[in-house]
Amino acid sequence: MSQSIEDITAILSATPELTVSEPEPGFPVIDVQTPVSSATIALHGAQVLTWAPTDHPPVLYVSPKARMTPGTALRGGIPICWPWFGNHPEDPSKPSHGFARTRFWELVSGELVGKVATIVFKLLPDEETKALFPYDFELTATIRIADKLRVKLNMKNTGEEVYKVSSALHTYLSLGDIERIQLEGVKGSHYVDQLSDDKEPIYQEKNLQIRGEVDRIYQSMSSVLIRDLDRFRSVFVDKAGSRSTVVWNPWKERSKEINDLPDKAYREFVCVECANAGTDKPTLHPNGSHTLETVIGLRPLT
Ligand code: TA6
Repeated sequence: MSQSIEDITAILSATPELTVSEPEPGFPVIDVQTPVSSATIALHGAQVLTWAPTDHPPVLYVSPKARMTPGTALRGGIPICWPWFGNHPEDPSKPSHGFARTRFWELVSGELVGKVATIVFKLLPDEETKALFPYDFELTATIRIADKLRVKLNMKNTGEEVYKVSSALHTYLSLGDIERIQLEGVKGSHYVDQLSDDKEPIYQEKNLQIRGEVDRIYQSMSSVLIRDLDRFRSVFVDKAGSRSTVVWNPWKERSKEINDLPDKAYREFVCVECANAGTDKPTLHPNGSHTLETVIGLRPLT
C-alpha cells in the first residue's frame, strides 16, 4: 500500500515543479519538471519511468504494454533489482530480481534547487520481505534529475547478521533502431554469457553491435557509451559501486514470449545495467552499507 495522495502532495508542497498523479488508481507517480529536463518516478519500486532533457526524445524505454499493477514488475525505466539479481540463488520460487522493484517505497523528500530536482525514497523490511529475505536492511534511493539522471541506491545492514547481496539498476535505454547502435565501453573486458551453460568468462574483443539475443554480465567497472546513429546522439551510462555491467536485449523470439513487451519492441531498447551481479556480490556487515550508482546523460554523436 502506498502513501496517500494527500501525504505525497504535502511532502512535495514546497516545490510546485514536483506534482503527483495516479495514471492507475493506487499507483502514484511523481511528475518532475526542471528547467532543463522532465521525469516521472513511481513510488512503486522507487522506479524512474521516464527521463529526457527538454526538447529531446525519451532516454529511457517503457513498454507500451507495461503494467502499473502493485506487486508486478513494470517493464521499463530503471527497475531496482535487490537483494538478488536474476533468479534467487537457492530458491527459484522466489521473485526474479528480488522484491525491491515490486513494493511501494516511502517518499521521504522532494526538492528543486536551481536546475536539479532531488527525490528521496526509503524501503524498510516487513513480514513479507522477511519471508523472502530474513534480514534487516534500510534502502535509500536518491534520484537527481537535471541535464543528467543520477540514481543512487544505498543499502544498509541494520541487523546483527552478515549477509551478501546482488543488485542492479536495470536501466532500459530507448533507441532509434537496435541495428543502428554501437555499444562502447565493454571492449577488452570479459563477460559471462547468461544464455549459455558454459559460465567460463569470454573476452570481448570489439565494441558491441547487437544482432541477436544478448544477456551478458560483463566484469567491468567502465562507463558505457551507446552511439545511436538513428537518433544522431550518444547516451552515456556512468557508474560507481559496481564491478559488473549487464547488457540485455531479448531479440525477436524472446520478445514474443514476454507478454508485457510488444513483439517488435526489441528494436527499440537495450538494457545497460550497473550491477553487483555474478561474482560481484558485496558483503554487508552489521551497520555496514554499500552504494550502487548510475549516471545517465546525452552527448553529441562524434
Ligand atoms: O538483466 C537481464 C535479465 O536478467 C534477463 O535475463 C531477463 O530476464 C531480464 O533481466 C528481464 O527480467 P524480468 O524479470 O524483468 O522479466
